[in-house]
Amino acid sequence: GSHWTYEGSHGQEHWRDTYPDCGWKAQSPIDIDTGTVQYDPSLPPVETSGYRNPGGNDFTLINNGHTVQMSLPPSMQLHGLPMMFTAVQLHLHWGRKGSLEGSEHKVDGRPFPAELHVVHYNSEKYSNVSLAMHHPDGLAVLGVFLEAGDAENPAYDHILDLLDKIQYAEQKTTVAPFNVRDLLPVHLGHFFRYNGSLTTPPCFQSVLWTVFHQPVQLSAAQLEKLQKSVYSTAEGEAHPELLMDNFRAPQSLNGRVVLASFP
Ligand code: BO1
Ligand code: ZN
Repeated sequence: GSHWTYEGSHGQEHWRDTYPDCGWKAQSPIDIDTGTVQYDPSLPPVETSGYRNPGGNDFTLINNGHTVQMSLPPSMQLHGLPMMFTAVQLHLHWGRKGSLEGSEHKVDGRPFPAELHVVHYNSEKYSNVSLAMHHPDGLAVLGVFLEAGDAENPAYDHILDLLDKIQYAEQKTTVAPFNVRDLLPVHLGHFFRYNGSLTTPPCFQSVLWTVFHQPVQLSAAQLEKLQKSVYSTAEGEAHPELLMDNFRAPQSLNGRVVLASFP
């Protein structure tokens, strides 16, 4: 199994010892400084297809010890990028109860309590994600900030209601098909765009990032459910550890330019 963690002797400062790419110069996440992003009026809007009708098959939801991840069918695709991308999986990053932190990306130094990632690969150029992830134009990840609001967000309950079934690492369950588009912000036209990496080992610099400007709201109870339901440890381990604070610190831009689709 993978050995890396977020804190401690195998924590993020040590990732590069085992995974050299984690020490390279175009890493993710980043703190997006809205004062220095470059407005690009020619950026086409991001469009999803097949998100509403993800086929008849159930999704698989797994606690892999690092995150909670749901498999996605190849009928879900992303348009508006330089090439067509096909969905593979989505997963979440979050903090701990009572903390303002949890997201990987930040905006003007401000964290959000959680962040959704929808991972796609360049299916015009590569035949599968394992191949694509080794190439700079291989992956496209959508990043969605999650924040606390007044109302419950029913789309997220499709995932959150199942967390009790995958409390421990390596546990899986099935999710009935639902409209994955509803996990995304209403407005897909306002986003930040930059070239970066996987935010976990192996940290390959293969990701065209789209981070939406508009956050999605979950109720405080829903956020708390995410923060308190799943363990990074396997069932029966002597010292159960809650899975939380699974976010990487912001990485240096090293001269990269972040584009904005809006003025
Ligand atoms: S993230 O979206 O930047 N947090 C991210 C981080 C790690 C991966 C994906 C997205 N890992 C890769 C695995 C591959 C797997 C692929 C798609 O995800 O290294 O083995 O095929 O699930
Ligand atoms: Zn992620």
